[in-house]
Amino acid sequence: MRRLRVGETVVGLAVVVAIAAASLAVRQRQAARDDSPAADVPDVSRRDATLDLGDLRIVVSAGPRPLLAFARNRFRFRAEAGGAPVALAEAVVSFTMAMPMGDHRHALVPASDGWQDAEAVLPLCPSGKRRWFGRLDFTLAGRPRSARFAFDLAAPEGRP
Ligand SMILES: [Cu+2]
Repeated sequence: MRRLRVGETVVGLAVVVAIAAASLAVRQRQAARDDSPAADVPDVSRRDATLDLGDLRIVVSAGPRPLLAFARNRFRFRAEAGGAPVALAEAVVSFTMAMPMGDHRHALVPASDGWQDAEAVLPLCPSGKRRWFGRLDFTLAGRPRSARFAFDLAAPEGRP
């Protein structure tokens, strides 16, 4: 009887350890997913970048540089497919960072030479983090698509 109880305790402990390990693995996988944009999306802080979506290429140009918090920054997009310019329908760019900093969604407005623009004033993160992520959502031939990019938002003069 006593031996059985020890056996049950060992099995119980093994289950607890297995559950803890599984939840840790899930958390690590989620952390990796959250961090992934930093590693593999183009940075538009210093120069224009091209988002390659296979059948579609989108040039992203952001300015004035450096991109500043609390200032009007213009994000410009020009898409082409097979060398021909393409207008992105229902195009909206949204901005996020590591922590919630409010809702920043801006519809693109058609500009000259096939560019589509949005202006955005973004806040300075109190955590000191400067990295932001942009996500462009649009439809092409009726299909929803999206593309991501990254940039650093500098503190305006006189702010740490
Ligand atoms: Cu923040």
